[in-house]
Amino acid sequence: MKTPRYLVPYDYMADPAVHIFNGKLYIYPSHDRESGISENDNGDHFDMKDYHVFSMDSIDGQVTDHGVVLDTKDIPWAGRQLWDCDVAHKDGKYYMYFPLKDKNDIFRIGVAIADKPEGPFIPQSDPIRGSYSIDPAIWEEAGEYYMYFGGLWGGQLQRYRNNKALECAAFPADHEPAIPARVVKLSKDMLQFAEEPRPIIIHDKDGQPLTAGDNERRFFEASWIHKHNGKYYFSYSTGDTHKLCYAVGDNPYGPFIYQGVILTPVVGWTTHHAIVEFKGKWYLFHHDSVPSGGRTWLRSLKVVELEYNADGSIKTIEGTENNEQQLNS
Ligand code: FUB
Repeated sequence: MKTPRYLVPYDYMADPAVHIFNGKLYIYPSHDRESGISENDNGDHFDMKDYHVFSMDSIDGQVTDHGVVLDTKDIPWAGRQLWDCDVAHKDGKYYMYFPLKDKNDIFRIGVAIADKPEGPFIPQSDPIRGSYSIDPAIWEEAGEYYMYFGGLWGGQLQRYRNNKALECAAFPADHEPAIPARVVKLSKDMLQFAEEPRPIIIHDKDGQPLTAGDNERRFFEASWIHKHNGKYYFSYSTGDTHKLCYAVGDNPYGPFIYQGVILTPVVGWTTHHAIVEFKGKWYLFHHDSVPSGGRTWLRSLKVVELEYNADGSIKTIEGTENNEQQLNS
């Protein structure tokens, strides 16, 4: 599949997390909607209220919509804004991790549990203790589960240092190390953190940490992790420069060394993704705002094949930004 395919043409879905469960692809996206809230840097216009789950037997085949599997009205601690989620499987149960603002408008990460990958997911009564910010992505290895998370600006990561809330949000100076994503091992029952979250440090090829002013390369949001030929690929969005980039390391905690761009900017402010291998090929699930005519808060889910070069680097994929033909099609 060399041409990107829109997966859910009848609705707006974004921020895909994708896993293979029982031989099928399961997609866990955010469900965008028109709430009428004006666009701002705080992301208030991303006012999502529920999640659907989708599954596919083959990459070119039918996309099954399993309907609403979790709704904010059923989450006891809910304030607003159900953003990007992910799901992990352990011992016959499926655990959904979701960011949501609590009643004080602070993003926390919650857990909801299902017996099947397609849900429905039943939420816990409280968010994970000590959780903050957005965009959880789960990696499982040798029976241990790791959560990657964090996002700047509306994702509130600038309000924390060393896992403690600051009096006020604080951004480093341009020459200082960038605010890092976080990684944390989950408890055996999958419901809490088993340790203090740790920073994901991304170095350049000279061993220098990427700086806060390096907007073209530094982490902003949308963590994902996958493994290829024994190496860990940590990938993320650069936010205000709208790229998906990646860095490679030797273990789930890093450090990671910056490698390059996976996807150039798409139509729409945000960019977000999942990378999975399915039936011998690699795929990039992502979103853009082409079908909504460029409305950044109404995004559409896509998939395209992802390829590696012989040295393990990822071949850059062209996004849809400024592609008039796609916008008008
Ligand atoms: O969907 C809301 C936010 O937009 C996500 O959490 C970010 O990753 C960005 O895609």
